[in-house]
Amino acid sequence: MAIQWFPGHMAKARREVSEKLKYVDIVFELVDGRLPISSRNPMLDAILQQKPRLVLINKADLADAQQTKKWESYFKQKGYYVLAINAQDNKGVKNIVPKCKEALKEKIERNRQRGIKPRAIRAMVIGIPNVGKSTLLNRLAGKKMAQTGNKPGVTKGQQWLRYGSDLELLDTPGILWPKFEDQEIGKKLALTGAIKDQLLHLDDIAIYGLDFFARYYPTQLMQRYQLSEEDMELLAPDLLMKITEKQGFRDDYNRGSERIIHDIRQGKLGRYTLDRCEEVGYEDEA
Ligand SMILES: Nc1nc2c(ncn2[C@@H]2O[C@H](COP(=O)(O)OP(=O)(O)OP(=O)(O)O)[C@@H](O)[C@H]2O)c(=O)[nH]1
Ligand SMILES: [Mg+2]
Repeated sequence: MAIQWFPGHMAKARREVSEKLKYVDIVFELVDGRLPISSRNPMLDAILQQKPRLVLINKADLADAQQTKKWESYFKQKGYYVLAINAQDNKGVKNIVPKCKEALKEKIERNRQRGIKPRAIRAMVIGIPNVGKSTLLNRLAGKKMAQTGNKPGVTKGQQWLRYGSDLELLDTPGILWPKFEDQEIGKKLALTGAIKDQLLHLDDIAIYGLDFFARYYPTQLMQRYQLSEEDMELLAPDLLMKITEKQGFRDDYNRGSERIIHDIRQGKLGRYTLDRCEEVGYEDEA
């Protein structure tokens, strides 16, 4: 399999993020609600070190709400601040500033005691491609944010976006890649559209998706493709053949695969979360 994790790109991205890090108080780590683990960059912990972090579980509208609750609790237990949001529809976005203030409470208080005038919280958005970084920046900009131009003395050519009087964001998000050399992670990322299809065989991705839905969301799968209980006894490759035929594509399994992948990405099979909280050994007591 020709999936590669480009080390050259990684080193460059890492350098860029590290350089910007010193100008911000907090980092917004954007993850995809359907894959809150697989859509993370494994090197981020080493890059961010002790920098306060707000994990934003984006695309929550597409994810399984029960799983999202568990993942929120998982990230909190790791010591991060966390919010589930839908950047596209601007849901949960207004909670970001209060969360930042909570995260930076001690620093803000310390500055106040020292008589330092309060200033806007500075943040940057980091995430893998397609996770919704630009959408989030646009959402915020559409509300009250405006380009504030260069800030002399902060960094050369760095643009900041202002959100109300409380928050300033670096206008260029940090892009880091997920670790898609792991085959299962690769399939999950391909299924949600985070990496290009060409990196994997379509039928492999479709079969992975069918197997997953048959296991976790069988009713949603049955409804979408009018499958019987008997059909559901089939193994995923046979199910792919069955669905391809039912769609009228005869034996064009590539076309069948494309349709299934498209449907899953578009949420036509309902909401789902590919990374299961139970599988990382975390059981939310709530
Ligand atoms: N359903 C849903 N779609 C979203 C959400 N946020 C972003 N999207 C969609 O996800 C796709 C990618 O969003 P972008 O904002 O371009 O992602 P990005 O992280 O800037 O991607 P790159 O610039 O490629 O790194 C777009 O089609 C958005 O409309 C969300 O909360 N829910
Ligand atoms: Mg973008």
